[in-house]
Amino acid sequence: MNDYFKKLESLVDKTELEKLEKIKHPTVHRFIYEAIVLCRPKNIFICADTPDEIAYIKNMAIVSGEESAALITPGHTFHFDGPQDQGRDRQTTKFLVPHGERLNPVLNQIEREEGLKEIFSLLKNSMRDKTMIVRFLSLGPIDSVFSTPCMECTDSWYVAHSVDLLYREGYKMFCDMDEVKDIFKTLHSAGRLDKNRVSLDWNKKRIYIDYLTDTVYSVNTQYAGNSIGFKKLALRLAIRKAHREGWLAEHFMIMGVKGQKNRKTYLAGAFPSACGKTSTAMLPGETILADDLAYVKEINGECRAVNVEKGIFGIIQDVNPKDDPLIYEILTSPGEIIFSNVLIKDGRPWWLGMGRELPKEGRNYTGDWYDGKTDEKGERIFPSHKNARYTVSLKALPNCDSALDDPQGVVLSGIMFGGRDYSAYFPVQEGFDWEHGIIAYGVSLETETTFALVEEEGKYEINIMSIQDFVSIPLSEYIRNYLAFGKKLRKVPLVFGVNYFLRDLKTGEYLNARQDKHIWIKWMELRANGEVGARKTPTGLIPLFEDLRYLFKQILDKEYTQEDYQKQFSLRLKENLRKIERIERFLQNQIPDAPEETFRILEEQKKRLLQAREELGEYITPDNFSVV
Ligand code: SPV
Ligand code: MN
Repeated sequence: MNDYFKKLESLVDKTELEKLEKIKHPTVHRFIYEAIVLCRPKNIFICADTPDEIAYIKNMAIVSGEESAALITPGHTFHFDGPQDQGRDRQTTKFLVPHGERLNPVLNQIEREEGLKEIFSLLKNSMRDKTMIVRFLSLGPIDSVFSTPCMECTDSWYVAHSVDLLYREGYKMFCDMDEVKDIFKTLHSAGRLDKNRVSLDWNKKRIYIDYLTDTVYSVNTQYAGNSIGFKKLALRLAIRKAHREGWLAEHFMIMGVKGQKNRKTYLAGAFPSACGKTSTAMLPGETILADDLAYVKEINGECRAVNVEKGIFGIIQDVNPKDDPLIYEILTSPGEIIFSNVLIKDGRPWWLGMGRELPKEGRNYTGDWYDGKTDEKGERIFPSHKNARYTVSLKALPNCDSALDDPQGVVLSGIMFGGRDYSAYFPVQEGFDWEHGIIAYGVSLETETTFALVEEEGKYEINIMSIQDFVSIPLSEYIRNYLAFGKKLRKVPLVFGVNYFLRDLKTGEYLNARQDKHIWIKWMELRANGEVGARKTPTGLIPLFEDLRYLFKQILDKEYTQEDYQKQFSLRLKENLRKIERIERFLQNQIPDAPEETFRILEEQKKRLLQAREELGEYITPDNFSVV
């Protein structure tokens, strides 16, 4: 055995040590040894994924007070994060950058040695009166080219429990692993806790990502997006690995869409938050394979993808029987669910937008809550936080896709990119080819923050592929890798741009109902199988009226009229030209070294738009575009 294992012999109890002995990887022993020496836990618990150990973790989450089972519905527990710890934290999340290197200026970064010194001083002795739990997991299905081993040392039973719902168990994989693979590692401590078992030193919250060693350090925080290393934190590491190895690590949902004769077509989608990602993946009658993160690889010329995770850490606000019947049903039925930062009253969880009147008092993340309670700034505290969440295993959902754990992944036939665009892009359109789609819809993904009839500057946020915050390599390299990936494929997925938020230019009304997204999804399914035609516009291929009329009737039992079609699928020249200008300006400022194709494709689109304006005017109805 290696030197680190020998050093562990004097620090770890025999029963726990035996579990570590089965793992041959010195990196694992070293990581645990260094975590112990730094954090000085009172006890060490190694989870080898036996049912008894998993049950013990769940029980300890309650015994420790981090979760409570005081809810009427069996299997339900709740957890609170502190008032200053209710979401991902851009300010305190930083890359550790070796001396002489620089990442994109938009990314928070700190010189590596300095950062390590700081975070080590915060982690020092942080587990003195606690147990350090060690969990081994797999990102992606087990026994697959996608499997990525990962491990976390944490002093939070809530974290150890949450990962059980969200990631595949990996102890056996670690034992079987002989080759030296990249392992993503997280060391987390919630730090000192107050009487409500909430991190006390939130003002010393730090989340540092060391890409040199594939390690995440997180301290004085409990919010799962900060404390579980495998959401957006490991995504940052995975993006670097994917770039080195020529695949894609993405902020994607994946869904199975039903077609003719029980055919199933898989589509992936990237949307910035609050642009319809989960509600698309959860459309009734279809299946969900992933809701947040995907790894995508070329295998034998096919574009294959897996869910990095196996559960959902989802936003609970506005989940109600009308808009999200499937999730609502799950959240109100017996089964293992962790609610976080909701209101608790009468043994039940309550949240904003649940479709019922909320109690006037109860317990929430601020302690005892009553209607009218304000914070120290005098601002009203809502009964549940807007980022309140539920954690649930995908397998608990009746619409969970059967290929969730398929080691081969699923073949992606289409990828969609969707932002909040009130004025320019069509509700749905298809790129002319991979490059065009990736640049015109993915790189150009914009979200508007307020609706302005008169366009104002500063209301748009560009969020490339909805992943910009996490791109840990130069953005130009990220785009280059995407374009090159398409070239490797024999069967290239279609690329779609969707926009659920198009508004009438005069009245400001939305031109589509929430349910209409189902039609666009079904149209993509038909396109991917070569069953319907399209009209060619300067920005992409759009549906034919007859096909939409048929789909609206068949899927939603709605009469779709020529007038609807004209409103939704007329090309708006001024708005589209402005959009390109904004994107080009952004690229010139932020990514001047973007691949040459990026600028070329946008220039070509601009030329097509200008020519169309010359020939047909400012507002062009769809019948002017030829059928292809
Ligand atoms: C998101 O905010 O995009 C999430 C939740 O999926 S978090 O884990 O916080 O990233
Ligand atoms: Mn997400």
